[in-house]
Amino acid sequence: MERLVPFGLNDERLKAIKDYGQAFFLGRVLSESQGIYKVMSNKKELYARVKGSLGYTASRREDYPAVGDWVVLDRDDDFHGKAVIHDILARKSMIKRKVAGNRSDEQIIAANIDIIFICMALNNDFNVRRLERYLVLCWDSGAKPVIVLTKADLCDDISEKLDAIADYAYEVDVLITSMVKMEGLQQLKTYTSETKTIAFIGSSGVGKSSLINYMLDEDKFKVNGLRNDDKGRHTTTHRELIALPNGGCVIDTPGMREIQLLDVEESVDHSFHDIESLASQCRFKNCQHESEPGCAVRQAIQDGILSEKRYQSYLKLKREAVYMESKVNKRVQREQKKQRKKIAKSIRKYKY
Ligand SMILES: Nc1nc2c(ncn2[C@@H]2O[C@H](COP(=O)(O)OP(=O)(O)O)[C@@H](O)[C@H]2O)c(=O)[nH]1
Ligand SMILES: [Mg+2]
Ligand SMILES: [Zn+2]
Repeated sequence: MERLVPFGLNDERLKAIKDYGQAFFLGRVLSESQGIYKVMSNKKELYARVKGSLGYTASRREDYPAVGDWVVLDRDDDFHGKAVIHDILARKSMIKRKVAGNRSDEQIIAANIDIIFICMALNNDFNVRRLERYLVLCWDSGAKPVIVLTKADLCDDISEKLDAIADYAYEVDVLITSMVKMEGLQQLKTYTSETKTIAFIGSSGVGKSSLINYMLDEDKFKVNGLRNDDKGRHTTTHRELIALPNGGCVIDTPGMREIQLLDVEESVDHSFHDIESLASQCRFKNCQHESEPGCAVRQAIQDGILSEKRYQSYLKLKREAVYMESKVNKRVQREQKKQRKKIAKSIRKYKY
């Protein structure tokens, strides 16, 4: 099971695979491309596909393996053809994206992520609203968020920026890093000590790959110093889980280009749980927190317990959640229309 250790193998997973019997092997999905999964087994990296009947019964996208999934394989090498994924072990966390109005169309971007490093640069990339969205996504996934503020060398008002996110700092760790000054980097490593799985999310260009390269290859990096182009460096394939030399594994941006496609109103509630719990104390159940009597939310603002600013960003995120959902639905409808046209065309071709 050696090869699976840095990927977070533990007693629970060993026991789970034992329960399947001698004929089955444990693996972890490293990446996926067009239905072919790259999987780490106890022995080696191999290619696998899902069992025919799994594909057949998988009515929901959730039923298919995703990057980070622990899977049950019929073999631990692929010398005699692709291995077959028979089952998926219960997930500890899921980064999901909703692609339509109902639960059945949720897409899993990555599974079993322990920690999400939300990376945001301290220069002009810094944006509290975006940070909130990322936090919502993390809380919804079940993974633990850590805020990583990068490029500290390009910022001369760090304390102001920390003030702007102070509302979150009480429940989320905040790290400040600089690859130029080589600061805050040891702190990153404290999170990998227990062979955790870490995903890096954040806008392009904020320094995610630089941090990952550093974690992968500290010594080499120290010797070479910072380069301005990362080309030719570690070819960290997009959405691929990679083991760190000292335990743990990382995934560079698990394919969430469209991170703004946050749906779930309930996760808005989670990230603003203080406001939600206030709202539950309003006299009227359907209180809009405007001018209703006995409104606990407005009272809290008046009493200075809740900042008006935080309440406004809560409202904004809630509105956005609704807006995003309708946007996503439209996109899905467009896709379906395209599919129908394609099918109609192929039928015509067949006829004549
Ligand atoms: N000034 C400064 N530049 C950095 C820092 N970290 C990364 N960069 C540079 O920012 C650019 C984008 O970094 P990259 O790691 O590719 O970002 P990614 O798109 O988030 O993966 C590169 O030119 C890096 O050299 C930092 O701490 N300070
Ligand atoms: Mg990158
Ligand atoms: Zn109210």
